[in-house]
Amino acid sequence: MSDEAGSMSAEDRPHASGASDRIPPGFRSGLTEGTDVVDGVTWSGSVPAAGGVAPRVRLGNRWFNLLWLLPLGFVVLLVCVAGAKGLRGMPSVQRFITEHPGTGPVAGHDDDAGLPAWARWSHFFNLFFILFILRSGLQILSDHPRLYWTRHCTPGREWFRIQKPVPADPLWTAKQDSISLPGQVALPGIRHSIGLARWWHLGVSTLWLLNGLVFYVLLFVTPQWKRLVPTSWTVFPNALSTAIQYLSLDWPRNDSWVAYNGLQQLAYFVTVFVAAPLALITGLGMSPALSTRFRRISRVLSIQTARSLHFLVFSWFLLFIVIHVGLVFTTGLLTNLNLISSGRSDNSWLGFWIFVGWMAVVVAGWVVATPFTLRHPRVVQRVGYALIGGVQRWFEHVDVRPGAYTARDISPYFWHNGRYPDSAEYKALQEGGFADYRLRIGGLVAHPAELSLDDLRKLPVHEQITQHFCIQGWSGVAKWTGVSMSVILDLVMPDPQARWVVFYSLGEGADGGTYYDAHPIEHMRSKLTMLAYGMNDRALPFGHGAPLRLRNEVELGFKQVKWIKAIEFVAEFSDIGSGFGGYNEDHEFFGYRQSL
Ligand SMILES: Nc1nc2c(c(=O)[nH]1)N[C@H]1C(S)=C(S)[C@@H](COP(=O)(O)O)O[C@H]1N2
Ligand SMILES: [Mo]
Repeated sequence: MSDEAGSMSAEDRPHASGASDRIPPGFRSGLTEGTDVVDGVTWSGSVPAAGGVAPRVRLGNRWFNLLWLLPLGFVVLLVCVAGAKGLRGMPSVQRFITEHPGTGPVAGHDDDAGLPAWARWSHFFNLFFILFILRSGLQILSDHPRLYWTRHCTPGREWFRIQKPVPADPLWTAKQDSISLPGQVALPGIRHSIGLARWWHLGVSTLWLLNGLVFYVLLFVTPQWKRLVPTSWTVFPNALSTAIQYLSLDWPRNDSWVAYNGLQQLAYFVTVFVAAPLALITGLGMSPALSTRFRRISRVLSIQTARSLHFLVFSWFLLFIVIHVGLVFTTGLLTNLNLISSGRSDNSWLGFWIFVGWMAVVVAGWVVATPFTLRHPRVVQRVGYALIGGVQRWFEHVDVRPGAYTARDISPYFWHNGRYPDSAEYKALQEGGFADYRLRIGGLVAHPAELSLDDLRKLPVHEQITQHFCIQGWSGVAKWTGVSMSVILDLVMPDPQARWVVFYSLGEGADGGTYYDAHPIEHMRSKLTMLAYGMNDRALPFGHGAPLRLRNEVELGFKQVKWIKAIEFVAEFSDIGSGFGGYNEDHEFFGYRQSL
C-alpha cells in the first residue's frame, strides 16, 4: 500500500509468499505510486489553473451571456413591482386579496406549537449537508463545463457552457477542457479534482437522503405534513395573492408559526417533494450501469438529459436558498429564527443564539472542507467508499444486455480523454502497423497466452453498440468490434483464486507511470465486456486506444483501459501500484468501483 517506500517498483517489493513467482515478467514494470497529499502545483500531471467563461446559453445558433440576466432581471422586477402596485389600486384586486389573504384554511394542527425539535434539527442538517453537495456539484460541473440534451456531446451542440468553444484540435481531450473554480467555492476547488469532489457529492448525499427519509417519515406520522402539503385548491389563488402583495412591496402578514402562505407552501412543497426526489432520480440517471439496465428509459432520458436536469435542480436549490434566506431576514428575523431553531413562539434572542451556533458549525465546515480534502485525500477516498462503495457494487450486479442502441445512435463526435502514449516502444509498434504487437495474458491462469492482432481477429468476433460515460460528464455512443472477454477466459482458464483482472496499458497516466486498472472477475463474463480492436467499423484509431482497448459497460470511462499491453489475473490488487485498484484510483483518488 501507499506506506511502502515510494521509489521501489512493484516488482522489487516483497509480496505475500507464493505471489511473486506468479507475476509474469514485465507486466508490472513502470508502475508508480500516487502521493497521499494533493499538491496544487503537481496535481494531475501539473494541469495549470484555467479559467472558464461566464455562463452562456445557446438559443438556436446564438449564444447568450447569462450575466445579462442581472440587469434584465432587475428591469423585469421593476416592471413587475410597478404592475403589482397598479393592480393593488384596483377594487377587484383588493377584493381578491381580502378573499384570499395568502394563507388558506389551516387544517387542525396545534397552532402555537411551532416546529417540533426533530423538524428544527433536520432543517439544520439539511442546510449543513446541502452546502457540501452544492459545492462539490459545482466542482463536478467544472470538469466538463458543458450541458447537452442528447447523449451525443457534439461541440457546439451543448445548450449551456461555462467554457470557450471546443478548439479545432482533433485530439483535444476532455481533461484539457476542464476549468478551475475558486477554491472556497467549489469543493475541493482545484482543476480536475472530480475524484475527490465525487466522494463529497455522493457521500454527503447519502447522509442528506437519510436525513430526508427521517424527515419524510416524521412529517407524515405527525400532523406536520399539513404545513407543507397543500390540501385545498385555494393554495393557487392564495399564492397569486401573496405574489401580488410581495411585488407591490406591501408584504403579507408573516404567519409562519401558524401556517405558510400560498407562495411559501408551494415553494416548500416543490423543494421537498419535487426537487429533492428529482435530484436523486437524475443523479442515478447518470449511472452507466443503470443505463444498461433501464435501457428504454435511458434511450429517452439520456445520461445527458439527466445531467442537465440535475443542474436545473441545483439551480432551483440555489435560487430557493437565496430567496428563502432573504425573506427569513426581512420578515421578522427573531420570530423566524425562533421558529426554526428554538421552537419558542416569542421575540426572545434564544433562537438567534442557537442559529449563531449552527452557523458557526456551517462556516467552520465550509472553510475546513477544501484544505482538509487536499491534505487528507485518502481519508476522503476511504470514507467516501465506505459510504457509497456498497451501493456501486450493488448497481454493478445488473443483467446487462446488448441491443439497446442501433447504428443510427452512433455519436458523430466522440470525445478523447487521457494521456496519449509517446514511448519509443509504442511508436515502434505503431509504425509497424502493430504487426509486432503481442497481447500478453498471465497471472493466476492455467494457460498464459501471447496473442498477436491476427490471433485476436481469428477469435469469434463480437460487436456491440454501447454508450460510454466519462467520470467528467460527457458521453458518446460507438460501435465496438473485437473479442468477448468470456472467449479470452475460456482460452486462458483463470484459477479459482483469481478475483480481479488487471489491464496494463502501453501508455502512461497523467503523473507518469504505467496506466492500469483492475476489474472484478465477475464482470468478465458479462455480455458487454470485451477487448475492442475496431471502432465504428474501422480499425481502432490511435486516440481511442489502438491497437486494443477494454469495454466494460457497467463502469465509467476511466476504467476502459486504452492501448492495452497485458492482462493479469490476480487474487487482490493491494500490491499493485499504490494498491487502490487502478491508476486514477492511486493518483487521483477515484474509486475502484464506479458504476455511478
Ligand atoms: N491508457 C489509458 N487508458 C485510458 C485513459 C488514459 O489516460 N490512459 N483515459 C481513460 C478515460 S478517463 C476515458 S474517459 C476513456 C476515454 O476514451 P476515449 O478517448 O476513447 O474516448 O479512456 C480511458 N482509458
Ligand atoms: Mo474519463
